[in-house]
Amino acid sequence: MPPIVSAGRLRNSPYYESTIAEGAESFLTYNRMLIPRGYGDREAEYWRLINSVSMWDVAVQRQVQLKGPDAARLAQILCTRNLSKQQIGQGKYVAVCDHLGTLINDPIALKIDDNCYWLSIGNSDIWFWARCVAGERRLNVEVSEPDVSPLAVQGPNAEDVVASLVGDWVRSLKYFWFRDAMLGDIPLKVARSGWSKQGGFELYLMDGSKGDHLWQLVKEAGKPFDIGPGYPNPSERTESGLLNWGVDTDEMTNPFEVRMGTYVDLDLDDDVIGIKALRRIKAEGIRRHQLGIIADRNYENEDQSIWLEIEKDGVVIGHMTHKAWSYRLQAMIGYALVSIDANPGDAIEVLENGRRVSGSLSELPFVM
Ligand code: THG
Repeated sequence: MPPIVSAGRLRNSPYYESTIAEGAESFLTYNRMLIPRGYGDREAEYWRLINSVSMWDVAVQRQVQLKGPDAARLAQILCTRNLSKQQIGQGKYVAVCDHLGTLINDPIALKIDDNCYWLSIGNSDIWFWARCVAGERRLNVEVSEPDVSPLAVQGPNAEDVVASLVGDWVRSLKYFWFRDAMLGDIPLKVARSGWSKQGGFELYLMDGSKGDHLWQLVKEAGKPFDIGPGYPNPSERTESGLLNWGVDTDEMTNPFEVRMGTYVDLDLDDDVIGIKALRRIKAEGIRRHQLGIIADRNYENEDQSIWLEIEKDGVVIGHMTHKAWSYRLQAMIGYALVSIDANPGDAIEVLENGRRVSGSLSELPFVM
């Protein structure tokens, strides 16, 4: 393949030089940036996350900042979860939907103060969406992307590492809550969060010029626990049932189909985008739902194809949206977005490049 030229359109993470020095082996595009995709030993990176601690450049998780007198109002118009009781310093996992009730992002909404919210977004252009909505609804709010770049510290020893850096107060931080901290001259927000179920923190770096310095400090603090670089781990996240918007979802997916119904409050005001459609969808009943798939045998994992057809009794019932090798289950696992008539335990076949892989549907998550 000829080289792909980004012509400055792919922005570097503040941790870019550090991740190159650590031996990042490839990158993914995400929010018009690059995220490192592994450091050469997939299995070691996985077990480090499960057994000790791993550090990830997740600067691609950009913040869409809503600031001004109408910030709270705009946040609520954009999110189908009730934010009225959200406290300053609290994050909430939310669904952002369009007017048809389609899920267009699944950010963490952080309440910075009464007039400022951050939406910590997945891979879609919510900045444009929020600006458009603010203008159309004539709201007094400024939408921007501030200089904020999260660094994730994940795994059972993450708390010890982060406490040694910023103090023991982090040990009592509740899930998705955050607080400001200075690490020397490095301004941070420290949140208990991250895209794994192994526990951990995200250090929201608020000065991009200090990325490589922060990386070194975390690496140093993690040495006693054998910290190493990693990235949002495909195997662990699949075992743990975490959603990857844009991979596990298509341009029709609503929150109920992908286990996000608990983050939809149907009694919110009608001005919340998508809420009327979601009421109708709920009343009519969803046609698809997300389940797990376990293949009957291990097979070549290198094929990155996603959205492969799934058959049950010779009839196509939906798609396998992605797959990953599970080190803990020693099996090939994945997610299925299939007809509501399909159930855990059903025998199915996945059509992969002309061959048939047999397996069965299962509950999510695979590992609690
Ligand atoms: N951290 C930050 N920003 C992010 C992500 C992150 N933006 C993009 C992406 N990840 C957003 N998506 C998710 C998806 C799942 C979770 C968090 C962000 C998650 N879910 C748990 C679950 O589903 O079990 C917990 C949900 C809950 O308890 O409310 O953690 O990782 N900064």
